[in-house]
Amino acid sequence: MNAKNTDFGTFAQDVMLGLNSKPKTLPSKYFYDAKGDKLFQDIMALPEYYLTRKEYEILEGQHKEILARILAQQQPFNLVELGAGDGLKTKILLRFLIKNKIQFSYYPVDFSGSVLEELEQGLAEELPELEVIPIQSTYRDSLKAQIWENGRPNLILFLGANLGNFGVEEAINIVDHLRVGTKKGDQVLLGFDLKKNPQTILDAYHDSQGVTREFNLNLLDRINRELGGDFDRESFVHWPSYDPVSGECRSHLVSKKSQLVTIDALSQTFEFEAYECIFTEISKKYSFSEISALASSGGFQVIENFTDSEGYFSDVLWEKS
Ligand code: AVJ
Repeated sequence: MNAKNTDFGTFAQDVMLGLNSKPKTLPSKYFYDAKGDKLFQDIMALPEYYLTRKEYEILEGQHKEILARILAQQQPFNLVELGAGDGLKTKILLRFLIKNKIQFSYYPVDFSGSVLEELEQGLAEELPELEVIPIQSTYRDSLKAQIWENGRPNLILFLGANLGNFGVEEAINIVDHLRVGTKKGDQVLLGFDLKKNPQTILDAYHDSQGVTREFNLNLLDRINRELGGDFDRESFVHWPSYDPVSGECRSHLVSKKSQLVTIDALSQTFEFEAYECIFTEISKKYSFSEISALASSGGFQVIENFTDSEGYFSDVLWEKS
C-alpha cells in the first residue's frame, strides 16, 4: 500500500469513546472487515437495496456525458476514487477510458485493505494496461496527503452514497476537505441517494432476509474477535428508522435486556440498561437543493445532475471554481 493513514489502528480507541458516550455509538466505518465486506456485497444484491443498481444504471447509461467535461481538457488526468469498494461501477468508466486510449492514472482509496487487494487483482486481470495506485486511507487523510497531485486535472469520484454516512456537519467538513484537496478546474462526481417514499428507504435498511441485521451485528462480533469482548449478539435487536424531514436513516442495535459487556482490550465493563441503544450508522438522503448548498459551501459549481429514470439516485458533477 502506498499511503498509511494516521487514524489507522484506533479501533480500540473509537470503541472506547463510542461506548462511553451517551447515547452509545459505534462508527460505521468499522463494519468493513473481511466479513463485513462480504456482507455488504450481499446487501448490494438484495431486492430492497436499490442504491447500487440505480447508480449502476446512471453510469452505464450516461458515462460518456459524465466524462465529457474532463476529456474536453484534452490532457492526461488523475481518476481518484474515495471509497473504491469492489469497483464494479467504476469499471464502467475505466473500460470506456481504456477502450478510447485515454491517458489517466487510477487512485482507488479505501479504508479496507482486503477490499483494495481484491480490487487491484481484479483490475490487473481485466485491464492489465491500467495504471493503478491503491491508497489505504480514510477520505480525509487521503485528501490532506493528495499523493496523486502532479499538476494534472483531477476527477475525484465519491460514489455509492458514501457521503450519506456522515451527518450534516461532518458532510460539510468532508466537502471542505475536498475544497482543500482540489485545485481550480478539478471535478468531483458524488453519488447521492435522494429523498423518496419513506417506506422504500426504510425497506432498503430493513431487508426481509436479515442481511443488514447481520451486517450490523458483525460489528459486535468484530469487537469480540479483535478486542476480546463478550457481546451476546442474540440479546441485541437491529432497528433502523427513517426521518423524512432530515432525510436521515439511522441504524441502532437495541439491548433487549439489562446486561454487562466486558471488553478485555479496554479493561472495561459497559453497562446496558434494558432497551438502551447503540447507534451504528447514518445514511442520509438528500434533496437537490441540499446538494447545491453543499457544493457552494466548498466553492464548487454544480455542472450537472445525472439521475436514474425513477429519480431515486443522482451522481452529481461539481467543478472547483
Ligand atoms: C455503503 C454507505 C452506501 O449507507 O446505504 C448498506 C452502507 N448500510 N446497508 C448505505 C449500508 C446498510 C451503505 N453505504
